[in-house]
Amino acid sequence: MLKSTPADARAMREAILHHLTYSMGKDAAHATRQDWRMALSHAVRDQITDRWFASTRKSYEAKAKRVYYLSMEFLIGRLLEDGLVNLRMLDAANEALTALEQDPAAVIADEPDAALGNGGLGRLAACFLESLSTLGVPALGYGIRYEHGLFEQKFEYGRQVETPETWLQQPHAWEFERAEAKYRLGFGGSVAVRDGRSVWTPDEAVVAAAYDTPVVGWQGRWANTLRLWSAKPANESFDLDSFNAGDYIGATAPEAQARTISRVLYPDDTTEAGKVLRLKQEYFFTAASLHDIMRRFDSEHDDIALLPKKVAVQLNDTHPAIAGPELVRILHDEKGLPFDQAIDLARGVLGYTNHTLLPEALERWSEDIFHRLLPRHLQIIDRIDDAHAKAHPDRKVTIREPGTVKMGELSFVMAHRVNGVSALHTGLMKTTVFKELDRLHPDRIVNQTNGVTPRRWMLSCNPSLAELITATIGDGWLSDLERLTELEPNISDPEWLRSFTAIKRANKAELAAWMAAEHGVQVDPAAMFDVQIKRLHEYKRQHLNILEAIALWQEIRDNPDAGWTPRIKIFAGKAAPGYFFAKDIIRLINDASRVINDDPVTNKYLKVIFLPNYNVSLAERLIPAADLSEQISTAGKEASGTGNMKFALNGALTIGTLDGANVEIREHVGPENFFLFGMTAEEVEARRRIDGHAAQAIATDPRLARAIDAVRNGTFSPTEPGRYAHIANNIAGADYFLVSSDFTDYWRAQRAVDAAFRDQDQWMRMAALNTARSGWFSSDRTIRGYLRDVWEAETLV
Ligand code: C3B
Repeated sequence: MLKSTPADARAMREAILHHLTYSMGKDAAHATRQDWRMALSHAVRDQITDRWFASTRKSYEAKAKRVYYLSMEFLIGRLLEDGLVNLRMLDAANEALTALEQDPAAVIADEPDAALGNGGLGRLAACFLESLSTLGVPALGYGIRYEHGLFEQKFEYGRQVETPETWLQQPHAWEFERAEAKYRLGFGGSVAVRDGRSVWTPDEAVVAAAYDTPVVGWQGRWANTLRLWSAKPANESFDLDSFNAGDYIGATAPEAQARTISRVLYPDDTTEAGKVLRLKQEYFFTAASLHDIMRRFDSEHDDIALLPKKVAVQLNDTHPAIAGPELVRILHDEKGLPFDQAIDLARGVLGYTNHTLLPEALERWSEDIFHRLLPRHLQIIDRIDDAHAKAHPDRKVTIREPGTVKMGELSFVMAHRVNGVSALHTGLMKTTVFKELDRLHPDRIVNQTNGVTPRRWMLSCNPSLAELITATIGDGWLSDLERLTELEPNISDPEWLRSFTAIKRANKAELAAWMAAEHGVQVDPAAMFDVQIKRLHEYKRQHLNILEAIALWQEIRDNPDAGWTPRIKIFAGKAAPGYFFAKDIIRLINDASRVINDDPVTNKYLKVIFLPNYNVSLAERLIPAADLSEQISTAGKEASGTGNMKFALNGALTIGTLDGANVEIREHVGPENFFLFGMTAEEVEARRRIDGHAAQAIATDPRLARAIDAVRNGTFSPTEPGRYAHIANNIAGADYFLVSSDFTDYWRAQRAVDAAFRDQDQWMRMAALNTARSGWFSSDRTIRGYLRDVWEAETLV
């Protein structure tokens, strides 16, 4: 067992060999890469486990307030490298594996990404868990142990094809099954009143079984738990009679039925069955988590009034919004507290984070489905609504509307704090979707601008830059990221800037070599790497980006010798399987890339590449190699963005709109180090009211008109000329996301980017200033904000 100092490669080697033998049952001569990866993971896990126990003991001894982060999604990515980096054992592991004749990078890359999330919201939850551990906050993350995480994406003739993700089918070293932590949960049935109390008798039951993964913070000073729930059948559900009668498949049906709840992340919710399943998932993990939280509270305290002093539950978006009525149900129906007191206690415990103002993402449930699955909760929601109405007779807002339950309003009413995720977004919450509720509860809405963990998003993914920073200012920046400002005086030192430049260049060369080997595309690392990586969505405007690329291609063809700045446009991102317009944008980018990259006149200056299967690991590869970060959403639509922070931190310059956290990034790095374009959120609203806004924009910009024509006339789909006519018509017609109206200014800003990139010294100074001034965007700072303004909890290290 590894008990020596972390830096000790020999001890590491012994620990790996120990686990290879006793955990994997293999000798070195017959071990596969996967065996080596598992042996190393077990060796690291041993180290984490000791620290995990110590943290848990300390939390119990201190009877400290715990923070519970409830999230449908945790996009954690690979855990082995994270553990090695945070325990500062990466060098020892590299040395040990090399001595054992293994390729360390390949062993680490053997781990599948845990993709239990869709995008920003899930990745934020993962960064928060790491920061909670780094800061030593007693905390647990609660979510669902999906058997299948986010689908894998392939391209067939440029089209997105989805295949199931299977992370759990490969050995996984990080989780511990907790046979003792199981809760029986009900759905459906009826409610009766007995002795003045409502009693809910569900007619369907399922068991939630806990699986724990330790999350270790920086330098291993603290470790918290991510507890994920897996659905199991409530009864011994193997039907022996059916089996004996020869119905082997029917015999396992009850078990399969129960397990469906935790089978897959975000089932298709375009069908009725999908909707029922989604609400079941939400109640399943929320109720299991609350039972677990109450069990822990009851084991430590006997005064229920202490609940808000000892328990903080954060709702990551409305997905766990049922926590409000469920906690009221536990306190009122089960524990017998008066209804009003139950509401007050629940509200004291709950906080709600809103992550989007897009109407289609603000959950509303049909009363019918709700009534069928959670009849008692519907009654409780009505009482909460009535109580709110009584307290605010002049109110104009309700949780219930005929036929629907509004989860945003429910979360707002049941939380003592409601937060947005950037200054702009929080401001818009107050003037749009929650305007009326903000008037009634003026102190409830607070802002907590998102952040990212510098351990994963710098130290681990960009080790050379991390090393230069540490060599320059010491390693204090890793736990106090704002100390990056101490780099600033060095930026004027030509030698230091040369080192910074060489690192960016080496990261780009590494990415270029990988793209050549894995995807057969050749790119020159001296060209500008212009990167847009995020989910596909019309509001994120990947179509604005490709339209600009098409216009640029046309212009270079007209005038090839005009001294163009060579550029590689890199895209990556997945579209929801049922979001056909977004899938067509992917296909357009792929089709356009084929034509543009094959053009011998222009391909010295412009290439377009769409990398398949975007995930956390691909982000870790791309971000350190980026020169330009595309953050071009329609203003008012991107709540915050977090990729934008990772790019700035790693020395990419942003081209962006005044949207989400872009606004604060620009303030921090300085407007002269940021390429701003486009309308503000207010101008967007005004522009939409102008009839024919797109046609007007097109009439005044021949470049835009020509690029749209190329999309419309089949330039990129000669075998099917009409393939993209609907995209062209959308951009030239209703254009809700104002692609046409922002195009001219986007083009202008892109040409300013070209000019700036030609002066490499000046560009690199701007890039280094982005790194030096991005320290505020650490998730450690964000978590401190929640501790102060929302959770009122303390740190124990
Ligand atoms: C996202 C938002 O779209 C991003 O702007 C934001 O940075 C992150 O959340 C984190 O706050 N988001 C998401 O990924 N999924 C949702 N359902 C709603 C918002």
